Amino acid sequence: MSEAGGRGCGSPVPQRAPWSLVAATAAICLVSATSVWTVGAEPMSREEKQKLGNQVLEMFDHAYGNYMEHAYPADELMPLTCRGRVRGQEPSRGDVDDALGKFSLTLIDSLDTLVVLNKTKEFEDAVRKVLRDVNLDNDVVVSVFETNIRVLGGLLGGHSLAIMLKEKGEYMQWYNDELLQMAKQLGYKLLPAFNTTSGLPYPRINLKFGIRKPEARTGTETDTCTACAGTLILEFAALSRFTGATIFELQVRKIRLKDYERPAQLEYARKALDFLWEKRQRSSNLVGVTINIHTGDWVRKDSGVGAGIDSYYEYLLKAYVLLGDDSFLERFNTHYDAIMRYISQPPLLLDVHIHKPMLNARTWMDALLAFFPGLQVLKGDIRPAIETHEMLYQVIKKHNFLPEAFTTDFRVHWAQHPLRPEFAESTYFLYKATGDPYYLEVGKTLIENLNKYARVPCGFAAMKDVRTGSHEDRMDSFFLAEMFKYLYLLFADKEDIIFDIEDYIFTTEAHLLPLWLSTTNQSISKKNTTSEYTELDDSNFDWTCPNTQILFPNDPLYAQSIREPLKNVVDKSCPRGIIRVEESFRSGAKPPLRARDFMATNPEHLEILKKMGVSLIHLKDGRVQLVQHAIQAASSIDAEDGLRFMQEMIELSSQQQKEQQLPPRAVQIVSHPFFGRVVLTAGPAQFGLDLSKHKETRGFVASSKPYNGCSELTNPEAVMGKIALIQRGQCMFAEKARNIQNAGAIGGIVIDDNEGSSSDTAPLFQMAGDGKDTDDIKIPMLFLFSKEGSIILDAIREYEEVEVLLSDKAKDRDPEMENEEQPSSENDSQNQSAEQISSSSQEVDLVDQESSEENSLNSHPESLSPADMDNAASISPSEQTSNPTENHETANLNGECTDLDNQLQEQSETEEDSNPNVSWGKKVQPIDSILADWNEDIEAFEMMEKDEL
Ligand code: DMJ
Repeated sequence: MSEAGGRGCGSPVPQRAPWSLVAATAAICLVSATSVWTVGAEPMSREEKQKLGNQVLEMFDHAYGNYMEHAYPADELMPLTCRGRVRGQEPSRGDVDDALGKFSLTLIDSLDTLVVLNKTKEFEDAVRKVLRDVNLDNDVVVSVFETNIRVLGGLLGGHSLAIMLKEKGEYMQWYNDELLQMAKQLGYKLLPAFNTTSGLPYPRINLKFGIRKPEARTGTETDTCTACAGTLILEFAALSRFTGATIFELQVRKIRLKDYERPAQLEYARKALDFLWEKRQRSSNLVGVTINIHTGDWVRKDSGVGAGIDSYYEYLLKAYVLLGDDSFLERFNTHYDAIMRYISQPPLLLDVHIHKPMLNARTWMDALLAFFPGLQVLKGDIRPAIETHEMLYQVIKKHNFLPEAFTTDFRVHWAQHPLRPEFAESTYFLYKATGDPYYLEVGKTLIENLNKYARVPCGFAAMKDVRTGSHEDRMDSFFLAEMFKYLYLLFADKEDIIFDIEDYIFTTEAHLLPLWLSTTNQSISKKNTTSEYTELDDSNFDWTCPNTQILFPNDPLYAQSIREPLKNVVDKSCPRGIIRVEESFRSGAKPPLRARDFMATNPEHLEILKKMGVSLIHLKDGRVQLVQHAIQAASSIDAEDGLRFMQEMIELSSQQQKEQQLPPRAVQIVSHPFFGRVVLTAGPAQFGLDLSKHKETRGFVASSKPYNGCSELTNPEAVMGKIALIQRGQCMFAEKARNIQNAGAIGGIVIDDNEGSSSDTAPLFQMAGDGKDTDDIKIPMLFLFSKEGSIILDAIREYEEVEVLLSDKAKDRDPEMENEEQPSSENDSQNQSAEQISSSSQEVDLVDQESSEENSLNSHPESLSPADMDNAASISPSEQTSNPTENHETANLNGECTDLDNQLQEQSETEEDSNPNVSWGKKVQPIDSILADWNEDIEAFEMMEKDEL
């Protein structure tokens, strides 16, 4: 056995040709489905795989076709209103809009997908469009990270496959590196972002004016995320090696524009990576989520493998693959070791504090970490990859999609799902590694769920809430760049793809860069694609570590045997993060006080609180407030317990409020031509039929007269047996409900009278009662913001008869309708309908991630009060909290409804801690700031202990 084969898994791969890791994966592919799988999951026939592959092609056509028809040249398609998303013309969504640079983002991100999916003619056409239409010099502030991975990566992926096709001699014969020239132009535009003393890039740049100029409107940022600064090297290196312009790999200090073409001494992207590496926390070898680009201080000291850090790790390993520089592999392995030691709690991956890595930073996981099993395959660590993937799959089976965040006991934490591809990516790589047809079945489920729940007449819509099945008017470009690529490749055999996919490495956006770049001399200014191709010899990689040729043929049930013990992990779950803390206590030692057990009247508990540096303050309104001053704790261990206790208390409080809050509801349009494909998020009512306990209500809609529903209806015959539409305003919600009920309506939808309001920009809205007994109201009532409401109103104008379903969760489409409207029959009427609706209706979506997070913190607003002068977090025990329903009702006397967040804000400005019944409005310290405070405390302790900081 060679040296490599003799090493244990997880030990550094010895130096060899730079593509060895990719080739290791390629070797894994060689032993996959065909030769190995004999028992276990049923093998999938070639016909079935082809059928699924064709389904993926059809779905891509639906997404891409609608983008090109209804949105292009806009950056993205808005699939509910069937139009393009043009930045500045839609309400701002915050950071997420920084991906949009008015450069036809989706088209560029889709380029290499077209070739992978064997749509060469369309590719040729798309490249011509990019060259003709795309302007990279717009006065728009964009994210450096997103522009790099999606646009620069997209252009480079397009170029890589354009030269491959040209070499084959049939397509792209006219191509003369034009995409590469655009990539180079864009590369130059990103360079000023690196003009910081640390070498970490600014997070944003103005495409036209750069950073410094006053017109740039950017350059004042101080922080960036680790992934944002550490996910550049593949694209920059590829650009450098394709063009010979070493500037993208190399850097000069105080660079001037005219110097760009000159070889330089230090490396841009590399310097950013070097800096991050230097700043790792030395005792844990972990990095934080955000860093100050000027001082290099960690701003957020929590650490995981998901949001904010993910592709930093990915690019270390892939930079080794592409550049062959051992230092990247060593760094990756050091971090990987730390990840497996602290963050990996199989099958979970839980964020920890970089200074105290045994301390979990949260009890939930985000969806972005779903890429990690795929990276573990590349690393060659298959077992934990199988475990985490299995856990994620069970979460998906429970909610149809992976929610943006979910708790350690697998409840939804953030309910949206923007059609992220990470899980499909890991599924593909695991299939390649194991050949286990189980992963094909997983892929099949992903396809079914996308068609069933996300497909709308004009594309695929992101899920606003996986629990209700409601949609968001959003189809991100990564859906086309990644999702279809990985799904298609999952079912494709070698002969289904017109080139050898294993000659390429995937960037984080799944763009393809050829592995021959690894052997390209940087000084060669241009690759001669016909004569300098370096063939990869797979036989060199028989002994990479670990070698799956040894692993799997001996045990074809290997993957299944790892999954088996986890098969009920989600259904029979318990909060792992908390168990871990308990386990970590020395045997015999008294377990620390848990937030859930705490009683403010128990003297023993009060004593423990004191030891932990937590003081209890009795407020005038009868509530108690907890404040922790770590330096007042009896010892550093007690202080740490105190931090954990406070964190648990916040989470407990947040969870309790979530449970007390009514979840959103769904209004699903089921009549022609929607057939259940359009699902609008609706606010619930605290009165009337509870849709979570009863069967959904289905009926045609009719406008009530008067439209505000504030008096006896003058058109009872029109609303009898129907779902009445009523406008918000003039009277209480309950009064409207009674009036439509008396007229014979079977349900009601209240539409907001604030024109332009949307769940995009407003938090979830609950309709409260009128402070009296509302038991007489028997029909279900739901609330729609104006933009969502206008989708229904427009549909009535267009089709007259509009039937809807009011429910707690969108239902599968009517099977009869399904037969009429197969997903594959993308007919004109669908497009037409969506288009017609788009003429006057706008975005449709729900509470966004930020507001969800805020709600969860606000869940016991009466239990949170502003941080005191020592920056300590404060919270009151849950037993002291008041009933939010009462709060709603109290508020309801002043207005007709309960807008939790507005109420919170207003009250926080006007009220002191005086009225326990109206305590929703206590000013709430944002979670980030609380975490930051805790981190300060931890640091103070560590200073005292003279620990390294
Ligand atoms: C993609 O844009 C990239 O994969 C990125 O690294 C993070 N995730 C998004 C899609 O979810």
